[in-house]
Amino acid sequence: MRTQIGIVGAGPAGLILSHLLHQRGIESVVLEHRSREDVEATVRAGVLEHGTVELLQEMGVADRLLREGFPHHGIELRFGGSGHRIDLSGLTGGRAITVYAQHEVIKDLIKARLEAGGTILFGVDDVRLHGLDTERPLLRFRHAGQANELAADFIAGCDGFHGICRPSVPAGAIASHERLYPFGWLGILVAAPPSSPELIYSLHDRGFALVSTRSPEIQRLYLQCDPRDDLANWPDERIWAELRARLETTDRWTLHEGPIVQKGIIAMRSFVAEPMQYRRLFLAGDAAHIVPPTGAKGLNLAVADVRVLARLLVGYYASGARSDLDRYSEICLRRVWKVQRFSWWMTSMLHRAPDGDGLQHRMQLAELDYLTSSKAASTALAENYVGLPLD
Ligand code: FAS
Ligand code: PHB
Repeated sequence: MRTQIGIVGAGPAGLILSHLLHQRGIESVVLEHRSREDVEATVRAGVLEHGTVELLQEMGVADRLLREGFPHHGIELRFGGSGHRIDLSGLTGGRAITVYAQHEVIKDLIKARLEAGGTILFGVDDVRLHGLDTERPLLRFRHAGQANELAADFIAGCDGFHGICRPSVPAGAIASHERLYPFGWLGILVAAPPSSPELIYSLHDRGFALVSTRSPEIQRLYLQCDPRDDLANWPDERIWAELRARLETTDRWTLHEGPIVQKGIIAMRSFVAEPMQYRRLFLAGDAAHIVPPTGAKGLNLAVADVRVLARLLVGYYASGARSDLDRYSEICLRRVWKVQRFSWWMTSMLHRAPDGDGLQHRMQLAELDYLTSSKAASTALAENYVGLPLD
């Protein structure tokens, strides 16, 4: 086979890139090793930045998001037994976040790609990259029991943190920076009504807790735990006891409980690969960087990357000049590091470090007190949380 852009991975990065390119007359083929059902059922992100929603609207794939998603104009920071609202929209000239599950975005994108005649090969195996430093890089893979070869002008590595593209770059050509956090998140999906109109981020003696949502019937909650812990140690009643304790307020706020329909533990890391390109390979999204989910940035950063990549590829095919395309990594990394800093800051401020002492905890409480009593400080949080303006 032959195409202009060979894309590995049908996550938000790969699918948005493929559709953006299509809308600008550039061909692409997406290779995905999981099945369509699997990809459309993966429970992950839930918060879309203002700019992400605007881009999905521009692409014409936001009808269901606008109908079924929930715009939130504020968040609550909870500590010392009381909640403090951060007025996101008031502090950012009306910008907001939208709560709409990542796998719903994926469903909308796959539907749009296929309706537009796009090619997404699900269930591919053994993807291998060849000739990255030639004019015609190749993707070799197995599909439907057959060996296949896809020739392309460029390859987009949108295959996530554990993908094949980043490791395909010769050793030494990419440097990586990593921090693994000594805590993780236990995430649950619950069949219950919402406990609050907006997200609640809580720092408690016993650790972090987060109240989020998916719909009027399904809620998403997280609590800080040991990332190596076994789910068997977390029977439902223990989860509810911890959430009740960590979210308790002096004004007797009520947590709505219900059957837990899904639970999982995720580790937390900060990771950046530099540069995000090698010859004719461009890395985007989790293939190039991972942020701890406290800032709700992972999905949104993947979108920001491919928005830049699509623009530069359009420029290349229009002019034939590579100069701008060679600045892809430099342009993206400016945003990546700002978002890394914000996600690390939110994570450090809102989690109890296992070896943390009393001084550290009181400093965290003082930071939250300053944040919720200073317009300047809460504006800085708000503008990062709704999403820094896209390049
Ligand atoms: P993805 O990982 O989404 O997609 C990569 C795709 O490539 C996958 O479909 C994979 O199957 C495929 N692939 C991998 N290797 C391949 C190979 N060799 N051949 C072919 N295909 C291959 N972010 C937030 O903003 N908010 C959150 O609440 C949040 N929660 C998260 C919870 C979890 C459990 C995880 C893991 C992440 C979470 N994130 C969250 C971050 C998440 O949203 C990612 O940032 C986002 O999925 C990144 O999108 P992609 O870069 O497209 O990578
Ligand atoms: C989620 O809804 O899954 C979510 C919300 C906010 C975060 C992380 C995850 O910071």
